[in-house]
Amino acid sequence: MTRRATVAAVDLGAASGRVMVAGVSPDGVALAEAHRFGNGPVRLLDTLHWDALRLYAEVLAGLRAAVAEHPDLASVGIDSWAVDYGLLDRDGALLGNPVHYRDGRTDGVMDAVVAKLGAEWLYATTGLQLLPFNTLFQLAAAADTPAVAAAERMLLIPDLLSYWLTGVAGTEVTNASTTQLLDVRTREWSAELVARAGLPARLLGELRRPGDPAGVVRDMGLPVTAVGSHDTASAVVAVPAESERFAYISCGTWSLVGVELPEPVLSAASREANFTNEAGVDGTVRYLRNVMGLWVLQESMRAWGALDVAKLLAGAAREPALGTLVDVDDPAFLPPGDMPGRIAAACVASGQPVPVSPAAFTRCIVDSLALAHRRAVRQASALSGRDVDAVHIVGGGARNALLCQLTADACGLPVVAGPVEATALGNALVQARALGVVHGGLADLRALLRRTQELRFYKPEAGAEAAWQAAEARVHPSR
Ligand code: LFR
Repeated sequence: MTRRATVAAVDLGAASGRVMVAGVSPDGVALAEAHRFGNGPVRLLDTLHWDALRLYAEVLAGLRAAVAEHPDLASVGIDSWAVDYGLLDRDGALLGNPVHYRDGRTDGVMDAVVAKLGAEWLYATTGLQLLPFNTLFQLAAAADTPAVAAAERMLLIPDLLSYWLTGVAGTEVTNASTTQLLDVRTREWSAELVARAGLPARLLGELRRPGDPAGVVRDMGLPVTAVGSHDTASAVVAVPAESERFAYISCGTWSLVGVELPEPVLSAASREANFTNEAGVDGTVRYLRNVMGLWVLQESMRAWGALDVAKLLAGAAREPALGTLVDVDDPAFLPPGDMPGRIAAACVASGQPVPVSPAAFTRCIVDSLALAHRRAVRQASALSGRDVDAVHIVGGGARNALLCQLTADACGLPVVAGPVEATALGNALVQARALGVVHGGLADLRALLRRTQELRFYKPEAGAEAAWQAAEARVHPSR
């Protein structure tokens, strides 16, 4: 007997948010957009914020539109980027507007906290890569503020929105794993770490797992279901892999590059390579590294003003290959600001000619990103011992044919591109499974996507390896 359910997936990205409606049955998933809206940083005096109340209003508007069109809507799940949070006081009121992870308040904080706790101990406890914006470091930066003193609870962005919709507070575990406050083995808060970091343990509430019920949207009677509320966790659910031997690149503002494992990798080599063991759906480990991603292009385009991305990429495809290369993972590229200027400075510092046009800059960015994909895929495989015979690119980057082909060439592996809306699909499938419409593990959910989602296939160009090897040696001469 085929059952069907209609669910809503709220997916908030750093540049835009959307409310998607998914019709799910054992035969597949059909996705439609109910509402899309812009998102982005708002600078208030010296601090970069998210506009949390606007996000809430847009999500609500999207859900109203979805319910109006689909009165049978059975559930909603919410995911967003990781690490950022709101603080609530004892009455549940928001204490200050959430701060954007690209804000400079954490400058220097990571080094101080790591020096105090010890890099080895921190990795053994949390399994997390060191990124300056991990919640641990954001909270350490804010530790002496009146907001933290008054706070009773910290809620990550999807949990904050869920709380505002339902009045029920909870913390979903895949996103909690990105805070660097969770114990990588038990998947519970690490009381010892919280104490040693000098943070108030009261901020960290009860954890939820994907699939758990998470309240009901007030006035709408719409149940909320916890999903992989870290967008990357939901995206990895929707990687349409056929076997276990795959690497994924969840490719959008960031490229999250890695493999899926049953157990964390906590070796010294893994720590030194700054690989992370984030919590995936169904107890899996997302063993990956953050590569700076299409952010470098997006932020360059912001500096150039209105340019058509398709034309820019077509121009880039005509530029010479592997001409100018930069290390996209240089922390200098993390904050917002003049990106072409920073790329030009990196070219000058490494004795390369500065690109002369937006198309030439774009080629430099896409080549450099493909090279970083190569490095991360190879390291993920070597450090985990997982053989990889295909690379799946999911998310918006799956639309970028130049990047997909260059990633195939750089990795020397076939690339399967799609689905573009992996995050919303992973979000919807976890809800549908909780509703009993689809069954099984991640392999079953992935098989269902393979039946219905449009995928594109890129073969690595024969004989390309020597050129990419030489390119790697140029960007990382010592490795
Ligand atoms: C991707 C993502 C990454 C996380 C970064 C910052 O959208 O969630 O996984 O490292 O945003 O939160």
